[in-house]
Amino acid sequence: MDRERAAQMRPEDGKMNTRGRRGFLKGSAAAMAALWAHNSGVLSALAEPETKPRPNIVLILSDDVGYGDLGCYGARLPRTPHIDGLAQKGRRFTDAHSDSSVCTPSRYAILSGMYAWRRRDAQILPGDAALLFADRQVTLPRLLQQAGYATGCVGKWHLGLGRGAIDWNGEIEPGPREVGFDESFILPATADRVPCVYVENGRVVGLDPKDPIHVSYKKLVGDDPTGSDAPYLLKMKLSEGHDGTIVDGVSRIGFMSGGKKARWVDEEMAATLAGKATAFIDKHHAQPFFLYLATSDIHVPRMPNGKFADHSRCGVRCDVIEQLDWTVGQVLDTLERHKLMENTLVLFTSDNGPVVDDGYADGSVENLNGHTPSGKLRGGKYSLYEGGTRVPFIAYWKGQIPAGVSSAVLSQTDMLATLAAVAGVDVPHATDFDSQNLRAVLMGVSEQGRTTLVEADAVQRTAIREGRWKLLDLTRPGSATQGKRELYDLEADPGETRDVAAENPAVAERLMALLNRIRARNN
Ligand SMILES: [Ca+2]
Repeated sequence: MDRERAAQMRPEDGKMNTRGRRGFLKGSAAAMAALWAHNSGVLSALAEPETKPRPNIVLILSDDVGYGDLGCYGARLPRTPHIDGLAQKGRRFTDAHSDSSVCTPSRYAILSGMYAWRRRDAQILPGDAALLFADRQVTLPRLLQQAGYATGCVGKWHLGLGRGAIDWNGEIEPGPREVGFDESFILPATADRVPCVYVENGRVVGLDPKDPIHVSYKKLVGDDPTGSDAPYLLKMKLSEGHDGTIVDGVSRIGFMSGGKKARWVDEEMAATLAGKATAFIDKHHAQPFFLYLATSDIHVPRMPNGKFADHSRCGVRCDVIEQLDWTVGQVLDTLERHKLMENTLVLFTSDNGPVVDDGYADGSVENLNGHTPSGKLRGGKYSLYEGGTRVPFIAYWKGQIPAGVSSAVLSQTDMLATLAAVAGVDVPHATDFDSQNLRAVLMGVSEQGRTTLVEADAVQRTAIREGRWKLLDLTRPGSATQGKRELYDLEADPGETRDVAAENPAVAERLMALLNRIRARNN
């Protein structure tokens, strides 16, 4: 009551003050109680700024990091002290999910607050695809931007750019800016896709106009060697695909020519992105800011800096996990230096589950040394099993989120509504979104996560979670033939080893009907 009374008496709010004074003048407990009851909603809303400071938000989205890849999730070999420290001081979630087991849809869901499988076009995109977002679409960064946050996007984008037929030599729009980011420094798609250049605020960085860039995903452009015709030039051999243009000794998906001086150096990418992220914090430390840092680590090609190469105990894949941990450390050090920890919500997660051989013969398979990227879960990247979408998820806000472990179910799709609530921003037509406001769960005051959750795989097949049960519908969208359905009891069998659909037909039917209802919701 003392805190509320203090809020009620704040001099800067005349309306509150009048009410407060009247209450105190009457002096009766009953009158006060009635007043509080009558005005409780208004009073608590107005008290909000004092009791709940509007924090900065740093969302670190790593790439292809599995449920079992970090020390705090049970990994023994890769050393991840910064991420583990975050988990130890903050809240570690054991049943948090990406929207999809592949990255484009997963990222779309975070920024849009919508299940990406509702859109057939929200699948793994080529590097010259059009932007997935519509003009003026409500997005997480736009909501925060409108609330006065400085918004920045650093790292992997992979959500399309332009409206088709991008001219890489001019202004590249629409892009992150039109989605709600004031500033951006991005890889257009992925590190294994052309064009292998950074784009800063809509322009290719370091482009020489005399050496224009051309990109195609359909036919060879220019005369750069490719992985298929000049494999002897590769510093990393292929295991599958990735036989397009060779850039920096690594052949990629797709073809590009030109932009020689603008091409990135893989081994410097982690430091480049960390530098851009920390510069954004330096620039905006005095105002509320939202930083979306989407690391390229630990996606292929795994090309660690010399500081990390051959440094881990489980091959190059673990080298880049340790490099990722260094990046997290850089961000945390910068926040510390500006004394922002008490006023910053730091989130760390991954866009989908792990993969060991993802097209390059980089020794990851041979050197695992017993490391299990999915932990005890079945499947990984691309998969509909838990290893595909159950990902590390850590929330740290010094002094605000109690340290601990939560088994509440949450989805990255919930970030839009949840972070809007953290920032005190209204989501217009909030019920139109798949995103749920799980602020209380994130803040550690509730264990009531989602009651239902839909997971999706690389070809947009979907599964539904409800409590202990998970039903997988293995029918491919658009396919005329119905696929198999599998049911797992995740409480008894978290590794999804035994399909119990035949033993629990009523549960399977009920969940199938529920999944169909959620799919049919016309968002
Ligand atoms: Ca990914």
